[in-house]
Amino acid sequence: MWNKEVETLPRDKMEEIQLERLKDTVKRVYENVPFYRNRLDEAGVSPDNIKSLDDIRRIPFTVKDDLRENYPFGMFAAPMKDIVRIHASSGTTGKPTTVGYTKADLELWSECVARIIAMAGGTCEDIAQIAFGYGLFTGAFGLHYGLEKIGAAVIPMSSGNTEKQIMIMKDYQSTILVSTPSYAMHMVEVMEELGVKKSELNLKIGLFGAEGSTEEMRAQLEKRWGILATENYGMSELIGPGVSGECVHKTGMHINEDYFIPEIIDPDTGEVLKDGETGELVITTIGKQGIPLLRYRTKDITYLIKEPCPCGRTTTRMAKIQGRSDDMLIIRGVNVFPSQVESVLLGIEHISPHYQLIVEREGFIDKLKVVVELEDSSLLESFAQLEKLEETIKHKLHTVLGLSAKVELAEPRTIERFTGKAKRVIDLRK
Ligand code: DLL
Repeated sequence: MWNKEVETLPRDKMEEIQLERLKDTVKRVYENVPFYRNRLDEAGVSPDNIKSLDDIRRIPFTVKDDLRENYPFGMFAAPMKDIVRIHASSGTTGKPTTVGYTKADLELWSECVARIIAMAGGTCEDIAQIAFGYGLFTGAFGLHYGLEKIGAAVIPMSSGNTEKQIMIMKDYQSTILVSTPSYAMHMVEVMEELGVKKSELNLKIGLFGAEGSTEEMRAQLEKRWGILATENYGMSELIGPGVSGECVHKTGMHINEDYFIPEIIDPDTGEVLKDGETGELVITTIGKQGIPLLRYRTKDITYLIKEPCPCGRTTTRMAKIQGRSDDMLIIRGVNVFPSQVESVLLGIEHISPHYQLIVEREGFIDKLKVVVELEDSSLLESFAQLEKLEETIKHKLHTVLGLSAKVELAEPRTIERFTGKAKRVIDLRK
């Protein structure tokens, strides 16, 4: 363990730390961020009112629009002279969500990420290839500093140039790959096409994150690369990567609870749900100085796990993200998460793990089309086989989604590949 003392704290001790840091954070934002002072005044909460962890429920939620309205630096709780780094979210529309780090924040960030790497089995012996894009995105820098902190040798490849990634991986004998799961899938495909065998590599651990993926996807990544594929979670607004990560037992992602207080709420009513119930993850940051956030609504759907983990860590875990409340599709009244489609497709033979969901409206009726890529072109010669495959996919999708979808089979290698976060849903209704 990277920080055994903290990661195995008894619950009461962890809560003591959380309460103390929560009080400090509320005071800090009340004094330094006009937005929070107004919000808290409106809600009738002053920093002195926070006497127990339950008092967190008196604090109003913070949402992404609050950051947008205070763009770019209005939510910062530290003066600009103390900010040493600026990152921004990968938002595709409008202005990016901007975050700032003090020196102490960078230290805290490295600590959080180092714990996550160590959890997955990473050590100073490792050679880690970072295939996240360096830039405003937090993924590459976050992992970079965490890996350096544990003493691993970092290869800052950045994303893209996939053939070169494979060459470097083979020549330098990289042992850790850092990327999105979808890019890791694309990379292994290129590796196979180049005729490079996994036995020529020395890859052992995948540290995958920044987007969702299913257990079926993990199983394929583990098999094709011959690695242990672990997942970690984070968000620019909260810090970047380093909020939570899986240990080798893969029983959910251990949350760095001494810096992040998790809650699960009903996304419609805002009511706090009980442990084990599925809803929207809300996080309060309790260590950061640059831009601390109170009860930030992540829109990510998950549940919390408090049962002990065989690794001995006592921190609360969060289950795999099922999807984002804003990427849940409502088709003819039925809720569909892209992850459900992925888990169906990856269980079917002869198709590749690349797919696209296209939602259209014909008249007043929503139609879902799933474009699925064939693994190799041999199937194209048999109409009967193609038809059978299409039927199988349709049937399985119907069973899982409770909705009929049109299935389109695409030729091998025709669906777009991604080197960062995959974009698999095209909603033409908007
Ligand atoms: O993606 C931070 C990060 C970088 C995490 C590298 C892990 C590794 P953003 O670009 O702000 O930050 O995107 C945050 O990505 O709200 C989730 O919807 C999604 N996300 C991140 N990790 C996971 C994961 C980074 N393990 C948004 N599973 C979040 C599912 C994830 N979704």
